[in-house]
Amino acid sequence: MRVKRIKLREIFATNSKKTLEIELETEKVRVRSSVPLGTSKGKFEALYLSTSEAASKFVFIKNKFLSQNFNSQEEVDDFLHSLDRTENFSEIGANLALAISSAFLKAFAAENHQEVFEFLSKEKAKMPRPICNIVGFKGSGDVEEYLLLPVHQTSFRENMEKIMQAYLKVAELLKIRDPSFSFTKDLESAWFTRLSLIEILKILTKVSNEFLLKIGLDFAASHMWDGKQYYSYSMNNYIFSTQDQLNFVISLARKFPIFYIEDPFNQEDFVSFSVANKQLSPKLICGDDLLATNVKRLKDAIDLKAISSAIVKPNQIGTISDTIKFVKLAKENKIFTIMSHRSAETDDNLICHLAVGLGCDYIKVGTSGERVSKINELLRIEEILNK
Ligand code: 2PG
Ligand code: MG
Repeated sequence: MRVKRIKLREIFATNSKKTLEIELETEKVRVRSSVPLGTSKGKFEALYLSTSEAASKFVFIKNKFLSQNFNSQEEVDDFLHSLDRTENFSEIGANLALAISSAFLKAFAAENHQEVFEFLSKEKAKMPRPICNIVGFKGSGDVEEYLLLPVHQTSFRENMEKIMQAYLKVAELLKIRDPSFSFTKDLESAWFTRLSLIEILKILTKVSNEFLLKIGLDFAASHMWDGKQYYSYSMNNYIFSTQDQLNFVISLARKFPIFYIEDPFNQEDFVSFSVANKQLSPKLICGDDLLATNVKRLKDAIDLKAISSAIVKPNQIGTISDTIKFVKLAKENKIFTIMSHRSAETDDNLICHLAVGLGCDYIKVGTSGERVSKINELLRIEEILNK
């Protein structure tokens, strides 16, 4: 494939901050690809540059893409690594790397007259189950996400219909129990409330029973960890040692219909992950900041039996090929894979195609506002798969 034109532009993400979009034109097609932004980023994620820094790097590398023939995604991504030559894309920026890498993926698919998910794999393609953020406190220093998910596989559409109704039902109950509730949402369009963690879990228990769903929690615990000894919950006023945190996570998971627990410990504490994983099996203990979509960290987690599921965020690692390797390793080791949005997204729906094309078990998305863009794309993909 020969690139005729490659252009970088700044666009806005859903948190009103600037992000990058690449427009790529080959002899046959023109595609665009943009990258999301995280708020509670992990320490082990590949490095993002500011959009202006990325733009100045782009000036230097732009022409290198015009003078070459690229035959595969691996070639493109190897080339990006060779331009960068660091472990974490600190030279050209993981945001620039992923914008280019994913634009190439779209161009390969389009030149083949295929949807991206079909291009990735027609055989492995399957609809993921949704995990949706319902009540949320992004960036608060407390449990960040209260999620709902189905555990039985019906169609994506049926699952989403249940979750959407549950999301609205949760708002009704919050309105009754929290006098200050005014339908405010966080960055991912999850409801914001002043109720306590336990009160929220009671509401979600009622709603999850009614709609045959289970509860998920993203503790994002690295952001509660003081770096030495304690986890402090900014809104619930708990201060926990590692042992307290472990006991708390286990007791919550046994008391409430919780099936999914993401980042319950800080991103370096593989040991506590392992204890929780053993004691709470078959519930899903999931690594996000712990793994940072990094194959080396996933290998360690597998060796230590620290997790039973893994968040997949392409922008944590910087290329499509690295993302594919991560999903492959997880699957080979029977680790459930959860493709995930970031707290600030764009109108780019590529993660939906990656989730389906790579055969991920779940996809983590939001349920209202601009977040429905991903859900609607998945409904369209399901229609194609059902043909
Ligand atoms: C997470 C994500 C998405 P962020 O913690 O799982 O929900 O948030 O993009 O801020 O890391
Ligand atoms: Mg997370």
